[in-house]
Amino acid sequence: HWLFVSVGLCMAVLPARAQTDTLLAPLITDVPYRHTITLNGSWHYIVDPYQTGYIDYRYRQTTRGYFLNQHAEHPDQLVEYNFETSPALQVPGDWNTQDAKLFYYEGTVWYERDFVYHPQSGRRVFLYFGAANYHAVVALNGKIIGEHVGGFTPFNMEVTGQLRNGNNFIVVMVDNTRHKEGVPTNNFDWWNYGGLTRDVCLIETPETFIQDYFIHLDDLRSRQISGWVQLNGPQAARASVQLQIPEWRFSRSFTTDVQGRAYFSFQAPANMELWSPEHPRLYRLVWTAGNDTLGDEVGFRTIEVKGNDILLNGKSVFLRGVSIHEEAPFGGGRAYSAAQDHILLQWAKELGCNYVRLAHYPHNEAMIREAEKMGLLVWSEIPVYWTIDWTNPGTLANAKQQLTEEITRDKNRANIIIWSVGNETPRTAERLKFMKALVEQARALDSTRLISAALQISHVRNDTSWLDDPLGQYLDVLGCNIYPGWYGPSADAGARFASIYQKPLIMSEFGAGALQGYHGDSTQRWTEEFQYRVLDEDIRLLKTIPFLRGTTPWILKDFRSPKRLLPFYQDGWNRKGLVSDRGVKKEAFYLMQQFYTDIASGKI
Ligand code: GCB
Repeated sequence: HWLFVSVGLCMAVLPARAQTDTLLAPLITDVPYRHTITLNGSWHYIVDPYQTGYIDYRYRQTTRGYFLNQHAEHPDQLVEYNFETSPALQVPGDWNTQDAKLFYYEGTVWYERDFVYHPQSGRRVFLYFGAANYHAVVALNGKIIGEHVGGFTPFNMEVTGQLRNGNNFIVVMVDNTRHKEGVPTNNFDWWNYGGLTRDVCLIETPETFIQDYFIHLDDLRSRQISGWVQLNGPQAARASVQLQIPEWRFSRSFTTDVQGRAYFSFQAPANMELWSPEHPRLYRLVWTAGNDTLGDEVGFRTIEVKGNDILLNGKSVFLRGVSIHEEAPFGGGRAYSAAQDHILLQWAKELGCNYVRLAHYPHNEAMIREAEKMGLLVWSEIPVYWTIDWTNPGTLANAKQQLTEEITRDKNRANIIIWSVGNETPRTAERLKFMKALVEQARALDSTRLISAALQISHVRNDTSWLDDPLGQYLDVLGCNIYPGWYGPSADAGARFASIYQKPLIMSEFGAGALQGYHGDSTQRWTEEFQYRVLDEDIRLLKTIPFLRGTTPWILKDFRSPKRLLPFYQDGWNRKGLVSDRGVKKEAFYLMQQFYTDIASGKI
């Protein structure tokens, strides 16, 4: 009962603290292949630190909300805002790097844009947001139509019948205030870029359309492919859906159940080429249902764990990776475009990677698709980071929601092999319960991938670092972050690493900070020599771990963090990049590159 009351209060009195989606339609996937009308571009914005446009002086939702996008129609009318005469921001994009006044800003910003639309009968329309950080309330033509909480996953609302023929407007309230109960919580080591950070568009569909599908290769030997396809609309039940894979001359029809879903399985032809980093083969597929068609490009591969090995297509693989934040390659700001993503991933390729850890939250869809084309395996993570509010049911609900949205969007990407449920969470009973629930959720949604989390060692005894986190029992692959020589004593020649589990390990973080171009002795912090030495010692330790199956040093590129305040050396940047914020490679880049060359050539 108490819970009910408190959640109720949240919604009615403190709308900005809602923790889960409201009024949203089921998520539409495969958006790049749909019929869309972009709403990217220039949006008017109003900075509203007191949420005047949302909450009145009695702390109720105001009747003069900025959603109304009012204009004074008579000279005596009081309207204390005006989108039309307010400045503009580019969408997609964070606000911090577009307006110097907003660099450190955390709070509410209102976005508004006009657009012309001509509804057609028999067409449904959805308003889709790639992401909005952190809390978004969306209104169309003056009426609130949906709300979303979580900064890195997509959401959509149906707007069929709510669009006018001709001029329409959308107003979005975006609030990036950090909260103790948020996911992530108040405290995290990256920039809290606010705004409509990813693409916004209208998706047009027929009355009954293909909303989502899941396809995967189950078994190498039998070549069994299975999955499901989900229709949405009045004709969704007991309908026929056709799948074609033209390169196989494959065409098969399936019939949906009363829920509009059809489950299928079939055998792939003997000449099927598997997706792998060396051969990132994608096949075009086409779904047809009634008068809807939907394309995509998909790869087929298997991923499993056997003893200490990670098997990709039945063969043991070593994951030569690097951790990446979703930050633009030159100068920072949120990355959102395939062009930016490509540059980051190209650096990873130069490093010798076959794998990337996309830290610490789901990256934009173009990033995953670009990596898939380039032959880079992916670890994808949700922002369950450090010490979040483990006992708060709203926090768990929101973490599950973000995990669901991530898996829903990306489950057909062959390159994603690992869902990570969190990073450096404390070894407490409450957290174990919370994380177990996330692991179960991930498995229920997708049984075809491995589950991991970035853990930490619990203690060092006789030069041996021990990984014995109880969360390890629920994971397929262990992740571990270590920082000898940076946050703790150096790993000397006798250092060893041990785990209580018989499972493959990915060293998900290790490294040190250096200001690119700053040189000196290898014992002098912030020099490239210091970073090089620490990484060299790390590599020596890594080579002694028999169950090590992957490494992702921290991190590809220097990234902005308000926690990194040391003048001159940091100036607001975490300097653990192998590449500087301006895209210049540090000495340590080449050391890591040599390590990966040696692994790839079988020398190690
Ligand atoms: C960590 C965190 C990462 C930080 C990094 C650091 O362990 O997982 O988010 O940025 O250390 O630089 O301290």
